[in-house]
Amino acid sequence: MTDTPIELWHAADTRSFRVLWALEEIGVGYTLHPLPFPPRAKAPDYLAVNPLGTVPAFRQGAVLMLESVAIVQYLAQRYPEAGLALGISEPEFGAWLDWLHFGEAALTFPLAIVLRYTRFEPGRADQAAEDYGRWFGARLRRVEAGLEGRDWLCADRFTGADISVGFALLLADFLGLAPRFGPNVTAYWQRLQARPGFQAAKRAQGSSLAELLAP
Ligand SMILES: N[C@@H](CCC(=O)N[C@@H](CS)C(=O)NCC(=O)O)C(=O)O
Repeated sequence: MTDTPIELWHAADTRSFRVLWALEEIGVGYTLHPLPFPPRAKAPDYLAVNPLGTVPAFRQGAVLMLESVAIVQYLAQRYPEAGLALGISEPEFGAWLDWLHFGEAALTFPLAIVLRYTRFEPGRADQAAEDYGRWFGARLRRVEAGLEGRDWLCADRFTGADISVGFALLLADFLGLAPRFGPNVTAYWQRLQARPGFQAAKRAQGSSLAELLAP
């Protein structure tokens, strides 16, 4: 394990929450740089760290990473004693990678559109927000089925895949889409929120997306 200091640029309850949650689950130290949202508009100095202006940005020594799920995978594999990664010889290694990326590529994408049209362009495209909310609900069917008879997505233990998908549920709940959760997803969302690592990450960010978006 390396002791090279870790820095995380984070806006409350956005995709950088995945990284904060993983850091808390692992129990490794870090320096948090809290940002307003959206940082591109409200924190122009941040563009020197990430010219795209998106969060997260993560730095450990010479390593700079900008994709939340890639950072979760990096931490999970770099600190294997926390059990957040599956080894390539574990039977569900492929499923673990699939859930990791599904959480962002398939599940969070429609939510970003709902966030845009409900918070940033209200009234302009109510129908788009409604359509993407439904699209998210359809994709959630895979999570509902994947949790049948099990508490966690892979290997009967909490892993980075649960952080990836769990963040999408956090955002969906914020956007009022929890009524679209089936019984398995509803119980799973409760289990995720009960984790000490989740609660520590919530406390560590010291703010919430609702507060950041308040006028
Ligand atoms: N695929 C990237 C997406 C990063 C991203 O778009 N983050 C959002 C926050 S959830 C953001 O910073 N949006 C502000 C903007 O686009 O200016 C990841 O998973 O980290």
